[in-house]
Amino acid sequence: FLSNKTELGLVAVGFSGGQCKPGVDAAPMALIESGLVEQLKDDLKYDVHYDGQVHAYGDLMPKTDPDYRGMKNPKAVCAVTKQLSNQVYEHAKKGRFVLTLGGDHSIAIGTISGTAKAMHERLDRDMAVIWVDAHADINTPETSDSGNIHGMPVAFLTGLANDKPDAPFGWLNDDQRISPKKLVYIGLRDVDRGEKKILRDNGIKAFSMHDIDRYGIGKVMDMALGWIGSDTPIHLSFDIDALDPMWAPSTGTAVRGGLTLREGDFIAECVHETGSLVALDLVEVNPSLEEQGAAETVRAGVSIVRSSLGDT
Ligand code: B3U
Ligand code: MN
Ligand code: MN
Repeated sequence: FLSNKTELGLVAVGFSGGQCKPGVDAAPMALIESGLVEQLKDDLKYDVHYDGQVHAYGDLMPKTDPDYRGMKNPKAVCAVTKQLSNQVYEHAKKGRFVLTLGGDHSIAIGTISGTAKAMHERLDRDMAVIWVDAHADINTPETSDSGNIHGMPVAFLTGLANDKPDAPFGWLNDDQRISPKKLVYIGLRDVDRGEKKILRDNGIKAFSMHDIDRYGIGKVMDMALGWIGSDTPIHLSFDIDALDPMWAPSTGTAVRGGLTLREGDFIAECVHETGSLVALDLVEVNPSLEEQGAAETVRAGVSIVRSSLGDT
């Protein structure tokens, strides 16, 4: 699905408005300063298209941003994701792999809508999404207790929280959405009651930590990729909090009992091996939260990116 397997578009997104803790906006710089771009070029031989900046979208920030349907920072998240969607789309329509470094997980509204549109246009095909996360991020504004939009991106992307055209995310068109049937979760262990009902009612495929304990990560990946089927472009959205806090402590909502770093890398390797991976998001690394664990968390993030891009 990539017209040139060595071309990579990199988008660095320094945005934290989908949740309340500052610092997650510093992740792209921390990842880049640890040598990620050089590794992609020199070790993994990608032609990297990068505009050299971490986007903070300061010019898009509204003067006032009152809650809307309980959502916090609705205008800011809306404006940033809309812009990001175009940035990702521009890379994807040229057949490049798109790597987006977040930022909190609300940015996936931008990244996935961008690749979904490009895949619909270039291939006339629905795209699949593998969402690796401790959380399902599928709250609607109405089911969310926190009002944090990073807990809602999947609801908007699947159309389950369809918005009115004049409201935030009303800009999302059908060709920018994904089917709930083409969505697979891995790593879940902190899912809200309302989210469980949404998953059940819509027949969404989800592999929790319980499933990983029961079957092992190898079998889970066989089942996950089997569900998607071959010949389907895949967007991997990787929340670093899917990893156990032992490997990734520096994240906004760490939950114990998660994936080992090796399991995370294995997921990324398996998805890479399909040859169908068209985009990766790495989100929720927050280098400011843990003095001790920040470097460790950044290293884990770099490892996931490398594994997704063919490093073995
Ligand atoms: N489900 C909760 C908690 C949460 C979601 N994503 C993260 N935390 N990182 C919520 O706020 O919607
Ligand atoms: Mn998430
Ligand atoms: Mn999460």
